[in-house]
Amino acid sequence: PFLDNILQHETFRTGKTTVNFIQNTKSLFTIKESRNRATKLVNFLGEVIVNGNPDVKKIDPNKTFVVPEIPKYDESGAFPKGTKNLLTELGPEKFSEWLKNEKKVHFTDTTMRDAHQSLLATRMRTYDMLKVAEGFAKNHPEIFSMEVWGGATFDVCLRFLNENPWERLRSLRKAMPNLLLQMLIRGSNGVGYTAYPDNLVGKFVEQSWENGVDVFRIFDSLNWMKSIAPCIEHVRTRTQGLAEGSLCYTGDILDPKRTKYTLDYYIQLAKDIENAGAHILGIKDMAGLLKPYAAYELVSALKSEINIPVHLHTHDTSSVQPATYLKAIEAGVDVVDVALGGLSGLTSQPNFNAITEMLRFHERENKMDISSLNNYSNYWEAVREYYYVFESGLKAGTGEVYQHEIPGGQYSNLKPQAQALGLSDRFHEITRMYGEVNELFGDIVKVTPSSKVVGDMAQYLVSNNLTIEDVKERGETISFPQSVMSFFKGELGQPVGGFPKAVQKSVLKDQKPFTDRPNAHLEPVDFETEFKDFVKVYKKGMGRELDITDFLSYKLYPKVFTGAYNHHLKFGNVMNIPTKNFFYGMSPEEEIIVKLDQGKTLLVQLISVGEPNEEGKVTVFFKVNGQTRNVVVQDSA
Ligand code: 3PY
Ligand code: ZN
Repeated sequence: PFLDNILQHETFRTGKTTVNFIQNTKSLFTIKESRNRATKLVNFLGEVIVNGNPDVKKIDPNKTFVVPEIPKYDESGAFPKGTKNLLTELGPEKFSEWLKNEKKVHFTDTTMRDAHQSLLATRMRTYDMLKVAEGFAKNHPEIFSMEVWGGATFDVCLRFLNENPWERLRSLRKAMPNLLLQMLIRGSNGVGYTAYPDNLVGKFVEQSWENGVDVFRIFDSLNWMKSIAPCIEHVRTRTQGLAEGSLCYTGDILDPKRTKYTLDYYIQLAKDIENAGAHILGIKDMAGLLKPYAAYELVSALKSEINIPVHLHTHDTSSVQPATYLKAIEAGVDVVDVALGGLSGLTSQPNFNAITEMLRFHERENKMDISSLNNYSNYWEAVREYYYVFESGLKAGTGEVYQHEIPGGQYSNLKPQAQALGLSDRFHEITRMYGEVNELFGDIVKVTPSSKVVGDMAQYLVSNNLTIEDVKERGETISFPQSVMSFFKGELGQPVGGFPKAVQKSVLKDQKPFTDRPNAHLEPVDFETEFKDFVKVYKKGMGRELDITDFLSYKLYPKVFTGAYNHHLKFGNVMNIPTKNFFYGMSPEEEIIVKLDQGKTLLVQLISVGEPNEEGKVTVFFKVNGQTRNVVVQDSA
């Protein structure tokens, strides 16, 4: 085909070729390139067929799947006007006023971010989202926002799915141009686990907006204003989007014995967030600890003490959180976070379908087409099966959450981590220890990354058969996990009420902690020079020029980015491989369609898988667009 390209080219046919003709005529290479892409793709499939996907630890040989049904929509019709159009029309300040004046309650759909982060260890692939994104945006333009990005999804996209998170964002933006897209950002920690230079977080915010984010839910894992405020400022100065400054809710404001996180504490924090320029106040109840009557008190107080709209987020780990929404709605909350039925409940958000029904005929009802929502719920229910290996295993709501206070997003990760440490049968010991470690650390706010610190410590103690007493009595002799040292050094900022001094001393030994912003100790990124160096190193094989968003991925996660980059060089873009085949390979005779970049599609059929030869090499026979293709894979078993 390459030769054909040359022979048929206008320049060649008319005899005007020069020595540099081939080199200078990019179009000659397109067929070669797409053949190249096809080769990489079948190499990937061959690899998964022979050795499995390295991210999948244990499969059920009897597992079967049903094909998820995509709800119908008007493919050629225009997108109905939604909140994104309104934001463009009004700008962030006026939009915020509009929202505050709305009588009906609004909904953020978290299905494509927090729901799968909290149920399926963040593994949901872009492929499954894009199947329904456009239809959903057309069928449900009344949604306030779609939470689709940030939190742990950025890291997981690159690390485990070998996808480009920015490509996910751009694709979803394109598919849902009428709705607000929302992300979760961890203040000065960006979408990472530690503080980054301010100008790096600023650039990240700017590029997130440029590539599609409208609503920035900003929090700090210790509720530290010095991490929240600069991020609100980035949104205000670098974007036309909405800054949703958020307080993380922990403890129980109704419990008179818990004097650290009181109603007054939250009101003051909310005022600080408003004064820092937030357009919306987020209440981020990451562990689902905000009980119904507490929600009524909190939301009522906030509605009278601050002037910006209030947006409530929770996790239904205990199963009582729909009641919390009911009371919050009675108290005037403006927006609540929900997930479509099939991916809702337990460590995820309350059930969208059920919450809309709960409000039917109520004065604050936001009318939704329930049968359409049910169709989408069914879609996700079927899709969820592809991810069965990532399920956390929690089967029913648990009252234990009020003791351990583990965030929903962490819960689904803690189990596999415990398994990896060989501690599966001691899981409840770990969750109990989690609560005790929290006490030891002074009852801190626990959400990424501070929750990881508590989780690491709990696992460390359990796996080494140590107790809290041991730490208190002979902490100087213990070498603590890295994240614990970093926390006590002040690298995540300052906790409410400061660090417990004795524990800090035994963790840090002779090291001196920071008492100011950790970012103050980080050199700003020199974008101009560093970007040039970056593109020199990572220069080829992507089928496109690397840009500033790749550079940002690299700066946030250098090793993880490099891993994903190398994977891309070897296997091409794997984002469009159907999920079942991505995780579990193909069975003989199975035929799949995979979209390549630039609109080309491949029809791939698995013919057969050979036996390993004496060197352990296996030949896998495919048919690709009708032509036979063999790939040889080293069997690593
Ligand atoms: C995250 O930071 O990823 C969270 O979802 C915290 O709740
Ligand atoms: Zn959450």
